[in-house]
Amino acid sequence: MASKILIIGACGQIGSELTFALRNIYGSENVIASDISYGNLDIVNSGIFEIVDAVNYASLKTCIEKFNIDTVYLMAALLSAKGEKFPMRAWDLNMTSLFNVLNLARDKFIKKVFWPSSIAVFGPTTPVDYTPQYTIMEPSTVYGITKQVGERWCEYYNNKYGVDVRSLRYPGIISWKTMPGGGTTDYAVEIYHKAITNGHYECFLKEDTELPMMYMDDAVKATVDIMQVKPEDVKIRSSYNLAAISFAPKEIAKSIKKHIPEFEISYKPDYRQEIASSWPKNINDSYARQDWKWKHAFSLEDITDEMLFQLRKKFAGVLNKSN
Ligand code: VAH
Repeated sequence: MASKILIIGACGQIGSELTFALRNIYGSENVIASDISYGNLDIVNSGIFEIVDAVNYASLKTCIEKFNIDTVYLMAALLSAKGEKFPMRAWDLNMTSLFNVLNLARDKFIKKVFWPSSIAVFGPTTPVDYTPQYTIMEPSTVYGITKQVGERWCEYYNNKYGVDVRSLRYPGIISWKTMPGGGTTDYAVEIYHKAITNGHYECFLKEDTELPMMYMDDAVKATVDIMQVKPEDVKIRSSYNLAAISFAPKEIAKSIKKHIPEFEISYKPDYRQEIASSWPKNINDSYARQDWKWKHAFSLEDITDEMLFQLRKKFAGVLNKSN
């Protein structure tokens, strides 16, 4: 029987693209998209969509039973920058939603769970170069704390109750379909929008702030891949390090200037610089490559090509009017 999938946070940056990918793989009739509001009309109008409040156990359980869901992708969270502005809201959303889903799995209402962690689990005392899977983790952001604690609970529920929960430590993710939403790595999305619309970008990080990054298509592939792996091959039940590329703002600006020579960047670091400075420069994801053959596809040049091509198409109407 086909899997019945629920995506929580389907209107968000990763959730929206994961929804389209899972519909293509498993059939639209088997993928229920949900969110707290009708935040993305492309998602709401292109398949089954439900309003679900992930911090409300009853709301979640009602949806699970209504559609006979067996697999949940929990993509709702408050990200790093927003989490520093609303710490208790971040703790409540990120943790209560996870406990609700893990308890539904413990109590056999669902069979399989995907939960995203992040390189934000690492902190200022973590080795910054080629950061290993097992190392010092003293996250200095609320978001990072929720991801570190969340990983511990995922592993506990797997060991104690046999819950089949799988997780990836996503790097910064770059995509063109949705606007950035409260992340520190979102400068790497905003810069492409600004390069297209006004030719200049004021970056909120220092020019040499190197961070692990990944194109959305790679992130979606890794998510689909780890959920299709046989349970016995998922050797890490906290969360897998996941890597693709790493770059600093000056490098992405250089990549854009190859296409738009007149593009200019300036730097005005803000509170997000301290967050970024607490994270690794690049990640060792050898366990993911060894356990379930992970391999990324997109280089920085590939990302720049694709982002500029897609955003030029997306903004064509607007750009023609203003030119
Ligand atoms: C953020 N995009 O910036 C997220 C991500 C590694 C960073 O978790 O908060």
